[in-house]
Amino acid sequence: MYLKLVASLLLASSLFYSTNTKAECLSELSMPKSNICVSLQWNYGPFLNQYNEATVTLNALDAEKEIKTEKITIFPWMVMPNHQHGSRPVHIQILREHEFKVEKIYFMGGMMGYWLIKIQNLKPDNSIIEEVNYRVNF
Ligand SMILES: [Cu+2]
Repeated sequence: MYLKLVASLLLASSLFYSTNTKAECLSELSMPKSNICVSLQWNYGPFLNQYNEATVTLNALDAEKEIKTEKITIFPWMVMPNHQHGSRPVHIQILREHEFKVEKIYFMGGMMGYWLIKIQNLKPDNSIIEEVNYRVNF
């Protein structure tokens, strides 16, 4: 049981690191204009009808170039058949450059739709330079 857990943790961490290299960044989590590959790790959750917590890290798609960020915003977003909507406000703490702890991520349950975490790189006037949609699987 213990060994099995260790093995799966090792596998999970090697998968996590493999997303940091240019060739292996998932296309849905990459922002090519900004040279960003997004990694999201759940610290708690994801669960419906509860507050969840994640750490979001921005890595360089091309390690030889700088990440180009203006303003980063991260929030839950639900896509339903006829409309889309957000949730309660999250709390974002900057852990270090390009690393964010996102607390109070709330996913309302019982709706016909799916939840995303949107990570956006914004201009100072809040227009979107690029965004990625992380699909939440419960
Ligand atoms: Cu909904």
